[in-house]
Formats: sequence, structure tokens, C-alpha cells
Amino acid sequence: MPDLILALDVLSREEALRVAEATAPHLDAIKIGYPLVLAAGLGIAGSLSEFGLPLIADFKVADIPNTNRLIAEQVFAAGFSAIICQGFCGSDSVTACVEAADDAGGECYVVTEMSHPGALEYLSGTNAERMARMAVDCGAHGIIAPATRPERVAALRTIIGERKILSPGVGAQGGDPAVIASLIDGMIVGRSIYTAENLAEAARAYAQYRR
Ligand code: OMP
Repeated sequence: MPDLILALDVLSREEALRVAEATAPHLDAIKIGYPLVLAAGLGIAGSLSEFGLPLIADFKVADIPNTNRLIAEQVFAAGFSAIICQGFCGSDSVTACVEAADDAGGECYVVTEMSHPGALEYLSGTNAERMARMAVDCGAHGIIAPATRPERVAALRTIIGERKILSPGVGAQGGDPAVIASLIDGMIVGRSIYTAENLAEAARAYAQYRR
């Protein structure tokens, strides 16, 4: 059964801390990215670290190797324990993030197939499978794969073996936690928790799927 990872895509420090405080006992990790960091600054990572949960930096890093490495070093220096990068820039760009993660004792996850409908235009099928194979070859700690398409997660699992699959798309995007839970290592859930009236209750509702 997977970890429960909160996608904390709220737009202020106060809201982030309010949601984190209410839900932290029911979570295994918190993922933040551009929405919160652009609104509240990178220092939000330090504030959130007080909840004692691993912090995942979702910047979907997608640049040349040197720039990827510079970004990843900033991420780990800010206190994150994992970074998400895109696979489509190629193995040298992914390797730069993996090496920065290894140097910091952190983890790197590579986006293969995305969860939204538009992913089917480019980020799916054979391309996703090639990126999953490349993620393994680069020594990445795992991949991101879509809870909205469990059959694709199962296909990508045959390629990456025991490496981790973190899977977004449950709840607001239509993915069913009961279907995806046994296929993955981390369930990424955003809106269906952080927009709930009762935050703790919404997070606790996923307890039955947690490891
Ligand atoms: P909700 O749709 O609100 O549950 O949030 C999903 C979270 O996962 C957001 O932070 C997305 O940016 C992220 N995400 C996807 O939804 N789809 C993907 O294919 C990849 C990600 C991601 O890398 O986390």
C-alpha cells in the first residue's frame, strides 16, 4: 500500500501552514511546487519542515544538464528530500538531477506519463516507456505515473521493477484510490484534501489505502 503525499498547491504561507497542520498526522510526505513557492517564497520549505514530513520539490525540472544541476542543488539546500524532473529532456538532464540528489542524500523522480488528457498527445505510450527505462538506467529513485490510467501504471511497473512509482490524479482528476493503491508506492492527492471543509477528515479518508 502506498504512502499518502499531499500536493500542497495553495497560494499563501498561512494557508499552507493551516492545511499542513490539520493534515500532517495523516500524511507521509508533502509535495510543493510552483504555485506555493512563487506565492510564498522558497523559505516555505523551511516552515513546512517543522511538521517532520519529507518534502518533495515538484518543479518538473526540464532544462539542460547544467541548469538542472543548479536548480536541484538549490532545492536540496532548501531542505527538500526529493525532486521531480521531466524525462523528455533526455538522460543527461535527468542524470544531473539524480547526481545532485545522490550528493544530498535525497531522491529524484522522473515524470514519464502525465495524468491529464493532454498527456496522450506526447507524454504517453512508447515515449513514456522509453523514459521509464531511461529513468532506471540513470539511477533515478522512481517515476511519476498517472493514477488516471491504472493500466499504464501497471505497464510502467514492468519496466521499472522495484523502483518507486508516485502517482498523481486521484480525486479531483478522477483517479480511483481503490484501483490504483496496490500498483503504486506513493499516492499524490491535492485538491480533494486541501479544498475540503474538514481538512483532517479529508486526509484521514485515505488512511485505508496507506501502508
Ligand atoms: P490534484 O489534481 O489537485 O490532486 O493535484 C495533483 C498534483 O500532482 C498537482 O500538484 C500536479 O501538479 C501534480 N501532477 C499531476 O497532477 N499530474 C502529473 O502527471 C504529474 C504531477 C506531478 O508531477 O506531481
